Amino acid sequence: MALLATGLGVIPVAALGPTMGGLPRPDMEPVYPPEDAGYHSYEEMVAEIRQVASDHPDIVRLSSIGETYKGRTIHLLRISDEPDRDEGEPEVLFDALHHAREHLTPEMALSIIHLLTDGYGTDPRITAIVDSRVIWVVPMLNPDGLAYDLRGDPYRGWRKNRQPNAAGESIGTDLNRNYGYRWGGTGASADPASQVYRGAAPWSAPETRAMRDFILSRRIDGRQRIRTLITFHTAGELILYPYGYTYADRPSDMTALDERTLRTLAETMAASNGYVAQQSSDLYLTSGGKLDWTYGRERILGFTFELYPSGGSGIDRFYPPDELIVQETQRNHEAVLYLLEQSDCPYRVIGKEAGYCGPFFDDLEVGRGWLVDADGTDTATGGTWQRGVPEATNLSGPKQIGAAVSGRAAMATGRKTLGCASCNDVDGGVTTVRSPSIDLPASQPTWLRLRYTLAHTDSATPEDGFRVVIVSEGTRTVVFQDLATAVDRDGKWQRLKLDLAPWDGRRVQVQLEAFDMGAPSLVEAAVDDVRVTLP
Ligand code: 0X9
Ligand code: ZN
Ligand code: CA
Repeated sequence: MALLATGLGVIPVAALGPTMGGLPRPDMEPVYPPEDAGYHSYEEMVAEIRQVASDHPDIVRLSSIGETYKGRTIHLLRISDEPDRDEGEPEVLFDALHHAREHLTPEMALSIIHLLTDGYGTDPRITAIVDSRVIWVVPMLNPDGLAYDLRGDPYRGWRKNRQPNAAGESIGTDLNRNYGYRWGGTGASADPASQVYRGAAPWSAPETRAMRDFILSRRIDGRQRIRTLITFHTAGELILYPYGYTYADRPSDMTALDERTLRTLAETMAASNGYVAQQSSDLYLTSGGKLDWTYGRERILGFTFELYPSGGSGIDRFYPPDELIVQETQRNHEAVLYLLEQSDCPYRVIGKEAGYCGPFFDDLEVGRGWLVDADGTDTATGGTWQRGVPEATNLSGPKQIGAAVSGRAAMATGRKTLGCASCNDVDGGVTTVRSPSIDLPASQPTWLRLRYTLAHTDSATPEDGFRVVIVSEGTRTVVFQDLATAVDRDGKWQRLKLDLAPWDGRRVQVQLEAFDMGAPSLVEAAVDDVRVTLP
């Protein structure tokens, strides 16, 4: 138990009231004033989630993602039918209180926790959701800021965390400008006195580091389990989707498929709660925001909800009377349940379930666990497979194509030019790259679909080319081969559809191989949009 030195001797903190002998007790957790007693202070929130965890041990686990600057625990709830077992289910994250004064947001998180736990076993819709998803809730990311806000009269309008900056400078970092995706761009401030101070460096705040490390811990076998998220803020009655860093609707770091899906999900949710759906930057530009990192790096389809009210100005708009908590949190229940339901296959909402929600889909925009030279037997001396943005080369026509099929990235042999068209092509043997494991259903036939390009100069021979191999239970089967001939062939994206029937019910890996055997020639290959689809 924490001890507090006072003129009266050493007293256990928990034994003290909010004030003692009329003196303010700065080390005490402040509470809301009586007229706002419906809101939860940090300690009241902790007591409440502990109660929920002990009332519902069959579906709730309480843990933490780390500590705040001042050492407060940042709590985490996991809600799922098998609370201690990893079933590989789609995961959804809800978080609240990046900004201290946004008092309605932890109430929203608590409201979701109650909705899902109280409804489990009685409401069939909620039971189905909890049985088939893993739901994570971080109800208060910034309790240090909240405690400071609550020490005002009645509140201080505080937004940032409580981490000191350099001597003589203002305290606090805007946690929603401290994430490490395009940190430091327009839409944040380098001035520690600013309300939107970005911090000294990306991830300089312990709170954003804790959030980052938790989200990264949900990458299992290289693949991010969290599919969707909502980060709750106030105010404006808006549903925002990425990106915040640019006004472009679909910059190259967003695929067309994801843009349509984000917009459709946001519009459908907005239709249920009367909010306005828009791209984050339509509100204003932000850099270092949570949504940009979670989509840009992890490809989580995320939304910022700006809760009640829509209008108003001044700091009062962050402090609605507690009588409105129930109404303004329940207002979002349908949107929350809808997002949870769509999270196994978000592409369903744009009619793309069959093509993109099969056993496997990788647009190759971010690293998802492919392994170069998995067996350690590759012989290529240059131009090995690399995932990323391919650089265009030209030698009597385009050889490595600079444009990916989806987004901006693909898997390419020698992704960089290194100065000339023949400087970084496949040389000296074979280069291989292997996908993570894919479980094929036993009952339905599946197809492997991908886009590829193979380019070479007229010095090529049939000892050069591109192959697709299925690796399963230690055996290698070539399912496609495109061998070179002694002609000049330019790079061009081609479709491939291969029958995986022989592997029904099996666990497989897809291996891409490019090779330049015998006499050296210019050989370039690339692959994008690898999918295993159901009929
Ligand atoms: O500015 C913010 O951080 C959010 N609005 S608030 O009034 N609650 O401060 C909006 C952020 C949305 N943008 C991204 N997360 N990219
Ligand atoms: Zn906010
Ligand atoms: Ca791509």
